[in-house]
Amino acid sequence: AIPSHVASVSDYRELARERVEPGAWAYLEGGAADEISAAQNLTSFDSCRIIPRHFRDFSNAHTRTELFGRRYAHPIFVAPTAYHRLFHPEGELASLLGATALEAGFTLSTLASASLEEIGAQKTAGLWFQLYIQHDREFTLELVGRAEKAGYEALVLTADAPLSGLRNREQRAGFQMPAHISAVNLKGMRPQAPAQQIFGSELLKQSPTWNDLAWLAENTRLPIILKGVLHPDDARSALDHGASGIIVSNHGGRILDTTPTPFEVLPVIAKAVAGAAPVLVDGGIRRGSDIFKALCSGADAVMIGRPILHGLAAAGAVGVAHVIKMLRTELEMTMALAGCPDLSSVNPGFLLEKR
Ligand code: FMN
Repeated sequence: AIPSHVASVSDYRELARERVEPGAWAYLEGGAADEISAAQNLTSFDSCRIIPRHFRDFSNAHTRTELFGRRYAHPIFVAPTAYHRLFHPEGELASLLGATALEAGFTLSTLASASLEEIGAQKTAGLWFQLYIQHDREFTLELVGRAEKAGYEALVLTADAPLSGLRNREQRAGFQMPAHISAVNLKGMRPQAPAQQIFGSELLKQSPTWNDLAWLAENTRLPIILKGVLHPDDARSALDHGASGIIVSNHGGRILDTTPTPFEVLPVIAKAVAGAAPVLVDGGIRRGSDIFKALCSGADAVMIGRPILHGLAAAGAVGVAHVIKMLRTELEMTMALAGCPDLSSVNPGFLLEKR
């Protein structure tokens, strides 16, 4: 049962902390290096003010939106995060169940601890697959083929993590992946030579380039959404090389520390994309008002990372559903109080910019 004092997404963080073993908690919560970006993601919405407008007509108010030809009841999506079984024995199946109950789009990570077929069998609408292009390109195409066959509707291609970040917090906590949890979808891949020094390593020699995006676009019928964009020129380049959408993200501050926050660069990226493709954003979204500010700044939808895992760790599928429910209710309340009856009426005019 969910304790009655749980009133907001941040309350779930505390519940989760009590239930997750310290090493796994370091993995869940941590950012790269000094965790400056991870921390700034959380505060970057606070200095932006909402200017409410009054006496508007709410008789047909809704949060519906359409992305890649699919209708969604609201613009809140579950971000791809790895290894859900670290946080709950039912892992990704429980998260998916919670997301589906709240009509939220769901992205399964390449590093999921559940098979993409098993997850695909549970959901037919709004299911995306996050892809890390593997050093073994043939295996990468097999993954893509499996995702297509299992009914995934888009590929979220993550661009910002050719290496994993400096995870000092995990190192200090002595975190090691438990033996019974693994990236099951990568089983059978040709092994990679262990990396010594970074420059000159096989890892970097085989890391993806823009040509790989074009190659991928030629080899799949699914729309590709490029995740990890922080520069407007990369957004343009993504569209030029075959992407159909952009996710403005710094990977929750887990890869390169001291990047801008996604919310800071969102307006300039939305301007560069200029409506040519959907723009999503993630990082530090913990309130419906954060979502509203992102939408006003040019995002078509948002993704939620850690809070989903907090809900999962605290209460399984019910916890995930409750987290999404709270965000959805808060978004509606913010829109109602700001004077914004639907997503087509959000615009920068609701914001006093103080970034
Ligand atoms: N992003 C990916 O593209 N692929 C992953 O496998 C992945 N694993 C993650 C694992 C954890 C534990 C966390 C917290 C994030 C992960 N991310 C991954 C990044 C998320 O997709 C998302 O960008 C980030 O969590 C958003 O920030 P938030 O946690 O503040 O909401």
